[in-house]
Amino acid sequence: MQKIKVGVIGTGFVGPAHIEAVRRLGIVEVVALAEANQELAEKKAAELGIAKAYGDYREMLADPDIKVVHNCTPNHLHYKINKDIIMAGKHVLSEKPLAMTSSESAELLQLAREHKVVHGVNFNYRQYPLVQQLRAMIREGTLGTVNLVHGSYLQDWLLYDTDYNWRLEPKVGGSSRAVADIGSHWCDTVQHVIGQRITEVFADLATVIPVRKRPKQRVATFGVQELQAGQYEEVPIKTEDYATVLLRFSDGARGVFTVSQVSAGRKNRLSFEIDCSKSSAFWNQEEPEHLWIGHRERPNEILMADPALLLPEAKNYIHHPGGHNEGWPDGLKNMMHNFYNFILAAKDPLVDTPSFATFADGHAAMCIIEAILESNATQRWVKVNNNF
Ligand code: NAI
Ligand code: SOE
Repeated sequence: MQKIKVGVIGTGFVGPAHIEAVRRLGIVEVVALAEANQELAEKKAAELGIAKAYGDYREMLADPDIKVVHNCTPNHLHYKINKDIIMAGKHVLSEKPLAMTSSESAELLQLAREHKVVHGVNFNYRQYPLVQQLRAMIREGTLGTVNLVHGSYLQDWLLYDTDYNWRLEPKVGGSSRAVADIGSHWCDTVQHVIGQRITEVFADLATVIPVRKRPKQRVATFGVQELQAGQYEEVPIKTEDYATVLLRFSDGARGVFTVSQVSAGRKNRLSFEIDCSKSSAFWNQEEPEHLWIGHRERPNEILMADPALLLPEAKNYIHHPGGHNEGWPDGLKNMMHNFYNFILAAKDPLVDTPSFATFADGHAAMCIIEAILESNATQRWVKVNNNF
């Protein structure tokens, strides 16, 4: 069988993770990458073992052999590059957030539908075995009706004023930072698990570190640096380090989440608890192989990820026997598996329901982000305005 030929745009932190994940599928060949300039593209292509290197992604899009393109660039480039990928007639897998505004994301969704390309957004936290297990349990009614959803997404990589990244800058990262960067994952994951949409929000946002030391040299995502005088300039920060958001869901569930990128000791802690009419459940991305299930009249349980213990809907998401732990790269592989098998099966994105997040989900996330920003600015409940 001929492998599907793929190009990847942007190979900083997450681009190489996409490349590794698709290589593990065996049905995909990454034939080209594009970077910000030719020199960097060639360096990255040599490091990653990729044949073709482009300093301008538009040249890569002209290659008729490439059928799928991954967009792993910083946020401000998502809209333009996604649009160009669609217009080139290629299937597109974009990083989140899908665009900078909901009008851009609505246009991308519309265009992807018109051009009948398969469109995915890398909301990868859906793709863990125990997240799928919990979703299946909720669909079966094992836990009862969903009443409450609460949790957080906490990180510490921006804790000090010497920590810096393009995500802090509204022009590159967007008007929202912590909410768009990690809150978008939390919202997507819990909506997927409980099968309800977030319809109204009430938000409180804060910039805990209002001035940061921006290094003169580019600093990598998650990079740590010790700066000497003269190596940085002090810049005011306008994007939020922290947010707490009250939620109302489409079928009546209530909830709340906190996001923070300044919580010492929390590395990538996306966690949520779902309290239902019979039982509760709790999952935490930093310990993804455990699902806590809480009861009132019998002892609580910890379900450990093991193919023999999971419901049929979750079994395809686990690849090793229990105790052979799977984590972030494996969730990403599951994402790629679902995306590429949708393409291989020649499924119709207008008719078939994909088992991965699409541009519709990416657009929904943009609408939630905008409602959260408006709520914080006006200090009132705001309805999520999603017309799609
Ligand atoms: P990064 O800064 O590490 O990498 C971005 C890369 O894009 C850099 O190598 C940069 O040179 C390249 N680039 C910039 N302009 C370009 C252009 N015009 N053409 C081609 N390449 C260009 O950023 P990181 O952390 O990899 O994030 C990229 C995106 O992925 C962000 O939107 C972020 O939100 C998302 N992300 C998602 C993750 C997930 O778990 N779903 C994990 C990490 C990032
Ligand atoms: C940084 O906060 C980051 O890399 C996000 O951009 C990703 O989306 C998240 O999955 C991990 O953290």
